Amino acid sequence: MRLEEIVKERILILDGAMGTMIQRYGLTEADFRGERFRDVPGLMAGNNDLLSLTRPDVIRDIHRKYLAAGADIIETNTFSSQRVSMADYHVEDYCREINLAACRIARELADEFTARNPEKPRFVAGSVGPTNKTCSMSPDVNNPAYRALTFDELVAAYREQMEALLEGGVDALLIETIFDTLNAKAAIYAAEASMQTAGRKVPLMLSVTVSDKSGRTLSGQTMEAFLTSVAHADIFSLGLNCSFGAHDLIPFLQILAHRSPYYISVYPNAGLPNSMGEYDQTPDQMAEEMKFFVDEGWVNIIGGCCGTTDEYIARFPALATQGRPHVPAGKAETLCLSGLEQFELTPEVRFVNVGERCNVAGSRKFLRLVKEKNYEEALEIARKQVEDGALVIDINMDDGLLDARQEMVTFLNLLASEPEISRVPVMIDSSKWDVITAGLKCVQGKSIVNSISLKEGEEVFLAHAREVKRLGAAVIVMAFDEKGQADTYERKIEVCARAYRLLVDEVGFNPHDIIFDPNVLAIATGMEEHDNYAVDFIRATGWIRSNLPGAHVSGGVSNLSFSFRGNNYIREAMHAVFLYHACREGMDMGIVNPATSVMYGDIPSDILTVIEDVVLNRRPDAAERLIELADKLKAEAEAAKAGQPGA
Ligand code: THG
Repeated sequence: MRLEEIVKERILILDGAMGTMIQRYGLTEADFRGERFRDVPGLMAGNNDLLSLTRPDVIRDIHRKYLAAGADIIETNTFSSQRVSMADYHVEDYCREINLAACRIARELADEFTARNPEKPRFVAGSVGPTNKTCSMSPDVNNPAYRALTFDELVAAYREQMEALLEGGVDALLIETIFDTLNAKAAIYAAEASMQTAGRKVPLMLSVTVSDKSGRTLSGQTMEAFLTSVAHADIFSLGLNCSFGAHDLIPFLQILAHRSPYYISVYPNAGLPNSMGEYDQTPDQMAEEMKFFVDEGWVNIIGGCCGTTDEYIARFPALATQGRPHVPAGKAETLCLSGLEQFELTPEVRFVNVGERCNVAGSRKFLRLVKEKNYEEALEIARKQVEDGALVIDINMDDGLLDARQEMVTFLNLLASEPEISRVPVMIDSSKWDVITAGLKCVQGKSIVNSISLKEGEEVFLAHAREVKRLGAAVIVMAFDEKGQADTYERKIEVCARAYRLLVDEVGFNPHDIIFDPNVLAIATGMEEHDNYAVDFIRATGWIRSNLPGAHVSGGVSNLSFSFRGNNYIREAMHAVFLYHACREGMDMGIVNPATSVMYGDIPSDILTVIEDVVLNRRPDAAERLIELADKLKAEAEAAKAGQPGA
């Protein structure tokens, strides 16, 4: 029977810690090195994974003890077997061999136990740790944009490890002790690529560790934000390990039990470490705490982490048979995004305002600050937007005189160390694909890609969409195709419908992660063919929302009023009118200036009529009348200013 079937029937037992067990053998530096690594510089003691090559007898013995204690799943001795970590011991070139050796040992033992009792099949999970570096934090306090490890480097290291694990015959991949979601996203990306290369798909297990009682990861995400950040992956189980003892995990496991659509694993430490860093909870005490999870019906897989041995694991089979396996929650049927915190587009939210000001093409000030490399003040623009209520912030570095890709990376890396800003998700805005992918590889949350389109045909569109999905983002699709920008109602719905079918049917995109942008174009420009642009957008919005289930509608609202530059009141009033009508048709997101103060209901009725005539294209002279009104208001404002004492 396969893991996927057994997990529905009973609670499975995972083994305990490898490190705690190895310590008991009192191994020396010479044991770790063996003959083979005698001349490698530095210290080798502590490189537990190398023992699969130098003392396979010890690793075999440990696996045997855990299997004898009743473990259904044993983990390969490969927690640090990728080149990023192994470089610390100067043995990074042996990663493939270490993984293969570890698999061979675990596989042999598991198969031996299965053969002895086919009623209780044993499984091998390939252990994949977080590495000793982090992709989303700077190790240098004086240089917060610096990263010691990039996403691409980490993917390459993980692929080497995972391809060997798959070749070595693991039954599952277990990405564990996750403390940085960006590292985990790189591991997920690598797992998918490795399974493709190996031509073999195995269940993907994730296990996160929380670093304090608030339940945040070390990189600052809440449990809900973490769940959203990895929701693009095809996950078998997701749970918690390490952290603290079982008791202190209760609130976080409860969140998973209520929200997570995957099977749940939990393998905590044997209590909290004492002043010596040792874990002194007894097997009975730990089993008592674990019993709570079982009784609550919150778990599918239980095991142990730091401080646990086979004596602890031996208490679990009796526990497991007393309880019923957890039934996962349903998947969220909404658009979910994340920064450090989760954002969910629930019906109560109604409208997602995306801050437009961190855009070098949309703010002269932001452009100047980035050109001057005055990132501190550039970050203040982002902070101000979040303070003004932006739920997401758009970031665009496309300017002929900037290295857009480098600026995007720098700015996103800097944002990551500003918790007040990075609590919200980002929208990565660029017309250059390499800028978008470089940006996605810097963020631990679930972002929005702005944008993809059918401009360069289906093949490029599909390739981009697949990469967006692998990198775990939602996407804005511009109503653009091979023939150009869709500027009429008919063209807008034709292009969006085609893109929707490709995304949902060919790529397997979650419909809630699709956001259509039917092109907000400038009106009242003096060109008659522009007069119906807003009407066409609004009608297309209604059609998309009723015909493309799950998909959302967004637009760059400030584009609408480009011909009224310099007259902010008129511009903001036009935006308010446009949004009022578009939102009634289902527009639920917009790139806007979050500091705007003009409300639809506050616009004086004479002005409202003139603006509505323009936005809704109600009379042929509407634009002329608005230009007259704008001039009049401007003159009045200037007169008032001139008349002010001291002005
Ligand atoms: N759709 C999508 N993305 C987009 C757009 C869109 N991204 C860019 C743009 N359009 C939306 N963002 C802005 C940002 C600012 C302005 C307009 C659109 C703007 N800025 C002032 C101006 O140009 O007059 C700048 C004033 C200043 O310098 O301070 O209007 O449609 N998917």
